[in-house]
Amino acid sequence: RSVGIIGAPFSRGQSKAGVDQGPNVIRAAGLLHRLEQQGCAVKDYGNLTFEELDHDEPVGRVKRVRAVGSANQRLSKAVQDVKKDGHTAVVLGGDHSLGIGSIHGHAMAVGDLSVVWVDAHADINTPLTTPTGNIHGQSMSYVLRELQSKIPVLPNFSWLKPCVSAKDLVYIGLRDLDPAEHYILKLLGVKAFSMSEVDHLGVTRVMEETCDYLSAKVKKPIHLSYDIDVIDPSVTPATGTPVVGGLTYREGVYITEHLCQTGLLSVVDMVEVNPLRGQTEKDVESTVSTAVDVLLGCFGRRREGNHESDYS
Ligand code: DIR
Ligand code: MN
Ligand code: MN
Ligand code: MN
Repeated sequence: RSVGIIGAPFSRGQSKAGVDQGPNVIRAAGLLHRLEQQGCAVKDYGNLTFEELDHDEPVGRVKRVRAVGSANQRLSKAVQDVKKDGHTAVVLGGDHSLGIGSIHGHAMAVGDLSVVWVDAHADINTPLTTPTGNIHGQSMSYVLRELQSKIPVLPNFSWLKPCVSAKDLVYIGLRDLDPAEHYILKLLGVKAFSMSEVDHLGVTRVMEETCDYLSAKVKKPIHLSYDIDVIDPSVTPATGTPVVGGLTYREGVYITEHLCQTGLLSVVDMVEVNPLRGQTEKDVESTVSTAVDVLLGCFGRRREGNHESDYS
């Protein structure tokens, strides 16, 4: 397996400082070395740089539209380049607004794809329904074909074409939705496994049903967008919007072990790791090492142990 890593130190999709340090702390925890140890060829494309904009006044309720638009345009291009080079792409965030550019770049490179959005939040507010104005809570609405008519023209977003169908989206781990987001999910019939379903079915059946649902017709490349806040804050506290009642470490890792076995993982985002949000050094360490383990699960690491021929 070959992996192309893109650092996307971007924070303007929300208001808390520190999430732009995500790519560096995840690298410092040894991600590249550990991927190589488990038989991956790794190419690090480095960190993207983003322009600072002096005049970026809110558009309606939506904050930092121009900065988020231009950053995502760059990220989309970077993801397209990594896919053209033939790698599975890993995007290290940064906040979850970068799901927009990552998914768009992925779709430009490979065509139709499935999206598995693993998050405490649905991130599907529209610019009109957002209670906070933060674009990290709106990413999916920008890329869904079915919501195109609900998205107004926004500065620095003219490059974006909706590229995902609602039937190709699955949520896992939801537990903090705004009323409008819940309405949108019901209206579009989006497949969603909230924490209640995880409790009811168990993570094994959730993953089996996710994969059965997504491969019912044709097997499309999978875009996994993994928000570290899906895991319980007792394990991953260093994140901007922690929500009680999340996945255990084991459930969080099981999700990627299972998705790896489909052979369809094509782009993986790891977002919302924020080293400035932990209370202690230990909080940050636990959050970052969990993020690394989740990523290793995407590339063949099994807790039963591995040996060389597993990786070929
Ligand atoms: C809230 C919080 N639903 C919003 N969202 C997220 O701002 O739209 N927090 N994504 O991480
Ligand atoms: Mn999110
Ligand atoms: Mn979240
Ligand atoms: Mn499966």
